[in-house]
Amino acid sequence: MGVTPRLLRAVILGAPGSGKGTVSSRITKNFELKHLSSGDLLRDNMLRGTEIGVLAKTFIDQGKLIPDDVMTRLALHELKTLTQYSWLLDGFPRTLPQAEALDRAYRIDLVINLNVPFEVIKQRLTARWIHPASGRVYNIEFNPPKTMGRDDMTGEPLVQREDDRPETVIKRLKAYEDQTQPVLEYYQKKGVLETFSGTETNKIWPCVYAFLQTKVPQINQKASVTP
Ligand code: G5P
Ligand code: MG
Repeated sequence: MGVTPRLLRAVILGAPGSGKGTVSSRITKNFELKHLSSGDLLRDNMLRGTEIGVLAKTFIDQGKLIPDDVMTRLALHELKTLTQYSWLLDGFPRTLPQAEALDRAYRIDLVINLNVPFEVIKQRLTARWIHPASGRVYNIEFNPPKTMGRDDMTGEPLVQREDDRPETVIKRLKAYEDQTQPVLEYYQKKGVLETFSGTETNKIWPCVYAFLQTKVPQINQKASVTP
């Protein structure tokens, strides 16, 4: 009988626009991990007009964080559906109370931190387009869709995120500095934080890939480095 590999509990942190979504999709292409993005979860609720979605919109449009109790309940509820999988959390936790609540429910094995200068981020976000139904992310310069304004897989129209307006981006970066930086220190103290610094995802990605290969041999690899 084979030994069942231990499930991996991972988090990816980084400022808005640092490339969490882009790197996460490369990770899930290469490793057997489920990706859960708190932003995608909230946007899905907004699209469906749920109670949480209506509440979330008032915060997101102002570049503010959703209250901890609402966000924690939503994320932990979603994680219950993934108990038999290894997972990668993107965008949660974003505050110390969220990190502590997550710790009470799961032991986090590793935290990937993307450290990208704010000036680089501001430029990126104004060029971002997304496919709301799937969460697929494009960038006019970096990874343009095959047909301008259309999703590669479905051909459906792409949209810009309301919170990518320049004035909202500045507020989001400020919220990140005030509320998420302490989460980095929290994981640093626990000895699970690994920081990757740079200005280009294509240069950061091979380092993340190499790190995951050495640190987490227990996860099944699907293929060699796929961007
Ligand atoms: P989100 O959705 O979690 P953010 O603000 O954390 O949003 P975001 O904006 O989704 O993060 P990202 O995922 O880090 O950014 O970055 P990305 O989408 O991969 O890349 C950004 C752009 O740059 C894309 O267009 C990509 O193609 C491009 N790009 C990537 N690499 C490169 C490169 O090397 N070069 C170039 N030129 N371009 C590149 O959260 C949204 C809101 O939801 C609420 C908050 O209000 C938040 O503001 N929220 C929460 N509130 C409370 N608690 C939580 N836990 C919450 N989670 C979400
Ligand atoms: Mg994202």
